[in-house]
Amino acid sequence: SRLTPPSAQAAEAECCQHSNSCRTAAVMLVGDSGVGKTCLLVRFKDGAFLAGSFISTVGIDFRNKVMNIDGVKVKLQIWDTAGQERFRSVTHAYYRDAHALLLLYDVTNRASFDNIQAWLSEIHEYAQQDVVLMLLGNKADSSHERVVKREDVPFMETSARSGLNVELVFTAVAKELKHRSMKDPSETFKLQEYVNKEMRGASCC
Ligand SMILES: Nc1nc2c(ncn2[C@@H]2O[C@H](COP(=O)(O)OP(=O)(O)O)[C@@H](O)[C@H]2O)c(=O)[nH]1
Ligand SMILES: [Mg+2]
Repeated sequence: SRLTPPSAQAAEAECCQHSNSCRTAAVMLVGDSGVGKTCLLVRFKDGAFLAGSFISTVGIDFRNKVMNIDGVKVKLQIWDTAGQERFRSVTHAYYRDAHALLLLYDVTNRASFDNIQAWLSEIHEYAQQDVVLMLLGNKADSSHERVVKREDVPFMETSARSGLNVELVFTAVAKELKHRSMKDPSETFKLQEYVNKEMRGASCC
C-alpha cells in the first residue's frame, strides 16, 4: 500500500474513490438507548453538543469523516445505531461489516453498564473476530459517582458534552486500522497504551 505525503489539507478532502492511498473503515456505535451515541458522533463530526431529546435518531444513520493519520487518509464511516436499541435489534449484517465497534455506556447509569455484558456477547457472536473494540464510559463530565470500569477491553471515559477524549477515540481507532492495513510487522500499535498516554481525566480542564 502507498503512503500519501502528510498534509493537513489532505485530511479535509474526501478520499478519491479509487485511491489506494486512502482507507475506508466502518465504525459502529452501539450501546443502550440514551448513553450518548448520537451526541458523540455529532461532537466528533461537528464539534458541537446537542442537549435535549430532539435528536432521537430513527433507524440507522452514518456520517463520514476523513482523518489524516501519520500522512495516510483514513475515511471513517461512522454508523449510529438507533431505534429500539435492544440486544439483537441491530442488524447482524452491520456487525459483520464493522471494522471497529465503539460500545458506550453512561457512567451515571448503572443499568447501561450492567448491559455491557450482553452487548459483548452479541458482539462476540456477530462481529468479525478481529474487530477493533473500545468500551467508552460516556458523560464523564457528570459529577455522579462512577460505576465500575472494566479493564479487559480497551477503555476510556468520554464526554460528548465537553468533548473530552472524543477526538482521541476516533484517532485511536483510525490509527489501529491504519496500522493493520499497512501490514508492516515492524510497526506495532497498542491501542490501550496509546489511549492511556493521550487521554485526559474527567477532572482535567
Ligand atoms: N451530561 C452529558 N449528557 C450527555 C452526553 N452525551 C449525551 N448526553 C445526553 O444524553 C441524552 C441521550 O443522548 P443521545 O446521544 O441521544 O443518546 P443515544 O440514544 O445513545 O444516541 C441526551 O439528552 C444528551 O443530551 C454527555 O457526554 N454528557
Ligand atoms: Mg441516538
